[in-house]
Amino acid sequence: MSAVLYSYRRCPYAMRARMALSYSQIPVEIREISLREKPSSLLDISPKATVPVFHQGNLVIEQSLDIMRWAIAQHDPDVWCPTDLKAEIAYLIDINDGPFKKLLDSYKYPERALSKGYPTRTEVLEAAVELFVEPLNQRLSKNKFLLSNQISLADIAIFPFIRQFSMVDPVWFANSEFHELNKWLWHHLESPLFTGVMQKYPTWNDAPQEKK
Ligand SMILES: N[C@@H](CCC(=O)N[C@@H](CS)C(=O)NCC(=O)O)C(=O)O
Repeated sequence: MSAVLYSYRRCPYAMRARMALSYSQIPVEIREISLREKPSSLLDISPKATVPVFHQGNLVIEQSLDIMRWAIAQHDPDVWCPTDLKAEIAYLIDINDGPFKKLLDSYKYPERALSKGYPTRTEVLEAAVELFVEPLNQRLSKNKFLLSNQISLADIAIFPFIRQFSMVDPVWFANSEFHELNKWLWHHLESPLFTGVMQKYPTWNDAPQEKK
């Protein structure tokens, strides 16, 4: 039964879902949507209407992490989630998706940060560094990837957010003391897994399909 992923190319959640599906070799039709004008075929299966959403037959998966976990449950050639690392993987992803994502949003949009009580972008940056950037860099000074010398679900789930973080001020990030994190980021940016899921698709529109 053919599978569909409602996606948005630049969305970090959609990126990690596309990477996991690609790694697990799940054939999937990517439907690039407009966030301003979401297609009714998406709203019909997922009224909350965030991307990514995976749809195959009766199965609808509405959270990027659930899509990743479902994908690797189908096929996981490099063992992205070894049993003994499960808890630590979940712990890192929780920090990423929770407090780090909040700081990242404030760092990207400083006017919103002001309204949340962070006086300056610099303070937001300092908080993000202390919470996540520095600890990740430390981990990477011990191992090639975040948990070990093997890539894990945590690397792929977190990478699109560190990419976004680095892009707020690329010169600062590249010249920062976080050499290991820079190296790790570039490893993923240049990986066939990432470049392979960043191809461009025309925006999906239900109507022309229905006319067929
Ligand atoms: N918890 C969701 C978050 C997904 C999410 O927030 N995606 C954003 C795009 S990056 C979105 O669809 N936002 C809805 C909108 O902008 O209307 C997941 O992990 O899949």
